[in-house]
Amino acid sequence: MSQPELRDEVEMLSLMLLIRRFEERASQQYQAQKIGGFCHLYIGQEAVVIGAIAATRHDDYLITAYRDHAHALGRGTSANACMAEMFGKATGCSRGLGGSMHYFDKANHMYGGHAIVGAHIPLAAGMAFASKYRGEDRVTLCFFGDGAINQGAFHEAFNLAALYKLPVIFICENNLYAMGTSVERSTSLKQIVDRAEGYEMPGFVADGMNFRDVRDKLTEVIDAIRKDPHPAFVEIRTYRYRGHSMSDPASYRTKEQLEKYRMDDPITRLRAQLTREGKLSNEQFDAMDKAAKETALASVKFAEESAELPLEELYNYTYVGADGATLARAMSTDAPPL
Ligand SMILES: Cc1ncc(C[n+]2csc(CCOP(=O)(O)OP(=O)(O)O)c2C)c(N)n1
Ligand SMILES: [Mg+2]
Repeated sequence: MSQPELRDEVEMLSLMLLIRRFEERASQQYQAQKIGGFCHLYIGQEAVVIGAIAATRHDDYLITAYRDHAHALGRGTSANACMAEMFGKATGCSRGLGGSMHYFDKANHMYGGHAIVGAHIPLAAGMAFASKYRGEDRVTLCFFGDGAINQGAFHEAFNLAALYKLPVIFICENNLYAMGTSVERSTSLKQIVDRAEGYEMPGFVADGMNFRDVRDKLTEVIDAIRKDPHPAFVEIRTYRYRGHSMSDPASYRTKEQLEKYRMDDPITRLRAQLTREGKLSNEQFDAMDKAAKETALASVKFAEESAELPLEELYNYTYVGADGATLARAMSTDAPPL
């Protein structure tokens, strides 16, 4: 392997560590009631998003569901802006108006953070349509869970993406459960990837606990799409170590199942691969881990010290223009009914 590729793998490992340490801190802050609303952790799934990011260009579009911390951090949104968003602070990546499930970062081509299951899949088709229409060779990466594949929006988007040959990769993060419902209980197919056949779309499976497998499969898919625009479907098999959200004790699955996946941890695996190949020392790994922990801790301090969004900004950026006048008037008890 050449030197630049080697550096990249170590850098990707450090991003996976940052995601893990950031979310461990977020979990602690949630329990301390510093974070309101919902909070879904990606711990265990890090190689999915980082493998995909390693295979793509920074200007490729990315869109995802509500389990979105890793997608933003992987794309380059700062830990400070991510933590502050959960704290509802003005310095957050969505000005504190979105919270954990609605991270946005246009500069890093990260278009959300969407809480309605499956609703962003047609948006991804639209983004891919726009890049094809403009003659750009950008690819859209659209992540969603196994719970989204039976939604109408999924099928509508797949049909149009195939019909118009849109440059989009639909990535199903199959972590075996949608809240407490297992894939076997919700889906008629034995293999999720077979959904692609109904739309004559190429379908691929990748091992989401293995960074290199995800990166290599996606590299192949992306190369083909850049040469000749078309959609593709990739089922990435993975597992979340934590419950669906912070309030889920995950009693619907066994300790043995959880242990099996924890033994196959994506960070431990990539570390072992690099160490075995003489590309990473224990000292280097420890230094990277220490830096990730420090960044996560510093993000909590930053979020705590950041100012709240002024109250008059509350109605902005939703249904009306930046001044928020229309909705603010409608919300006022003094205002005549609209
Ligand atoms: C249209 C819609 N129906 C129901 C819900 C409630 N809900 C929130 S998350 C979720 C499960 C989705 O699971 P999956 O797509 O597998 O993603 P994961 O949480 O495993 O990442 C459900 C049903 C919702 N947000 N949107
Ligand atoms: Mg799922």
